[in-house]
Amino acid sequence: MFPALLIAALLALCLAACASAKPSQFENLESRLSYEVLQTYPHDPTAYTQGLVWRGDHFIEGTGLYGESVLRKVSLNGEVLQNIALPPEYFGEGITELNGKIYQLTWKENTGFIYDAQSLEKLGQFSYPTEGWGLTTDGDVLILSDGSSKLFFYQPEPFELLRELEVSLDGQPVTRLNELEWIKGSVFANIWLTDTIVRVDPKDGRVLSQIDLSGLRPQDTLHDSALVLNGIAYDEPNDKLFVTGKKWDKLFEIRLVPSAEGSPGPYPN
Ligand SMILES: [Ca+2]
Repeated sequence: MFPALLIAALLALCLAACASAKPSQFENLESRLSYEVLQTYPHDPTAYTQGLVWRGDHFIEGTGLYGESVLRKVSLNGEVLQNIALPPEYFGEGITELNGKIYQLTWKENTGFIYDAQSLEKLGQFSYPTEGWGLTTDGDVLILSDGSSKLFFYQPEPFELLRELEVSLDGQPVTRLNELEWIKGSVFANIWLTDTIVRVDPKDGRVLSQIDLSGLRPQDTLHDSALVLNGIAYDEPNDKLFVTGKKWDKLFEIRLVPSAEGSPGPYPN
């Protein structure tokens, strides 16, 4: 009996170790990537998505447009769990969570808002000189985009600019950087007006991967060039990647796959 028990215990240990050692889908990514849809979820088709993060069992989503901007908690199935409206003179932009607080940018108002991540109670605000587009964090600092080819790294408290980074592809600046997500040491950035996400090296700004997500955009948004892909959220413990877009009626869990051999790069498109 004893050897059998021992073997069973060793097997169980091995299974646990093997499960935890499962490699992330974000390791060893190629320079040209496409996607596979794993799950499709409902998304509020009135939500002009500007920021998206996953918080363990729900999303926090920030939306834009004057008079329509909100910060909200949303379940995986699209149910709005809590909703905070911004004053009508603010156009909401990117959001991220750091140290139990949600940070939310505004477009041209040079103002960001800070909320308690649990209650969404407003705790304060901060200001910055540029436009506000996308926002993410490496767990230490805030990383902001302003629609240009630059990323701005800010210390959160006190709010202070640490450095700027030019994002480039083959030596050319990559402009219109929008919604952001920090995933496994890289910055993933939506490119406004495209179906492309770029993966950026936060040290030198080089684009490491171009991800072509064309085909995801719902048919009923094609009439308006602004209603593009915007919104990347990463569920790190489960290694899941979620994307959606402005006024899209769907949110997708996708997996990145190498592009077909010989396919053209998606950027610029
Ligand atoms: Ca995000």
